[in-house]
Amino acid sequence: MPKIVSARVIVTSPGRNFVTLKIACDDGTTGVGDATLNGRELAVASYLADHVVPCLIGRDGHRIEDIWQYLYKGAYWRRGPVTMAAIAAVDLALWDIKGKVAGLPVYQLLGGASRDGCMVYGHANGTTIAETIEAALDYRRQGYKAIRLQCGVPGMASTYGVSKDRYFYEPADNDLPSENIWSTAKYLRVVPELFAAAREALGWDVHLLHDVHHRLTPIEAARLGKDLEPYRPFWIEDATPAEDQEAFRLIRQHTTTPLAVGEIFNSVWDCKALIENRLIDYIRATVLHAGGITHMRQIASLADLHQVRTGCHGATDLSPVTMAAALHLGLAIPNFGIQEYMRHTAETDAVFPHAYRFADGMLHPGDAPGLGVDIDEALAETFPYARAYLPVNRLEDGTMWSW
Ligand code: EZ4
Ligand code: CO
Repeated sequence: MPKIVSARVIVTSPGRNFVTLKIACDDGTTGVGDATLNGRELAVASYLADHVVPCLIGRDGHRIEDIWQYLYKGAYWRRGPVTMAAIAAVDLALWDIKGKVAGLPVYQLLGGASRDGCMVYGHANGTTIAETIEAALDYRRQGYKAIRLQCGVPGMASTYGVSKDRYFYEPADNDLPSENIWSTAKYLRVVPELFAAAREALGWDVHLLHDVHHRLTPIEAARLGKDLEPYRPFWIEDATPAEDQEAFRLIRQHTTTPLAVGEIFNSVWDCKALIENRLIDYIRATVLHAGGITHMRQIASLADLHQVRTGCHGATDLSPVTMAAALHLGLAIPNFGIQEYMRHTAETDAVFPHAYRFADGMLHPGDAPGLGVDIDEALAETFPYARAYLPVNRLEDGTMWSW
């Protein structure tokens, strides 16, 4: 048995902040886990270093399920993004170790490949519709089969999800939160125009996606879904906040546009009603924010029973460790749908050398034993933590966004 002898929390900022857990065992094997929670990174770092690491030392690193249950149930305080990101980091690191001990990539331990690769979607952004279409054409040329379209809203100075840089986008952009102004009426006018222009320019043999970032009420989301139906979007994402899972019933009653939600979910209990009542088509929870491979696999299994597929979050604040783990799980499960893929910067890729690779619109996790990703600790040390926050959204009259 690989006995856990140390677990270290590494905070590094190669372009953006990441929290990584590295577990080492007495047989010399090491494993890495991602614990990054955008804008709240140090809370998870402390949760791990102060409260979890002392409980890990001396344990059998092969007992992944039992350690998961111990950390989840044993703490008394269940769920929440900080707790679940911390548990995820331990879980990913232990899967990594198990794979290395077995000499197998993690997807083999999860049942083996169900497909040749994981279809991904890239982000096409632009201040205008024309710029967004141009970016989308670029993704097409690179072989992407699916593209997310976001454009600026005319009359609004800035829009969340629209970057200034064509290839890299980092929403956490300031030492203190910056503020965006939002107009639902203006937004609901521009998105159908964007999709009409996109079908004109790109044709029908490419999946087109859109992220609403929780900005609409259910009835407004229903309107957007109906207006986009002629352009057959692959999905609209986070159409309305989902703390109230029943809110999706109203959207569902009005539109056949597929719905995706869940990048901020941290447990199967956040998804249960949405999945069991078939109120969504894709579940966006991740191995990072929803408790690791162990718990995400449970979410995916519940989803499979109800013909809901996965469409996991894959933004740049999820480190290459999470991307690797997501790809191992996505390759293996029967109901994988699509994987979000925002490319990391060269600095991030250098700190986290990885085996996953892109070809023909798909990512493959590679065949290195374990997760196939590591952290270059010496290089990580050269990028100190720098506080950064996601922006805050307000309506035109200054009101904080409602539920
Ligand atoms: O807002 O990852 O689908 N992707 C997204 C992202 C998220 C950020 C939050 O940390 O919505 O841009
Ligand atoms: Co999103």
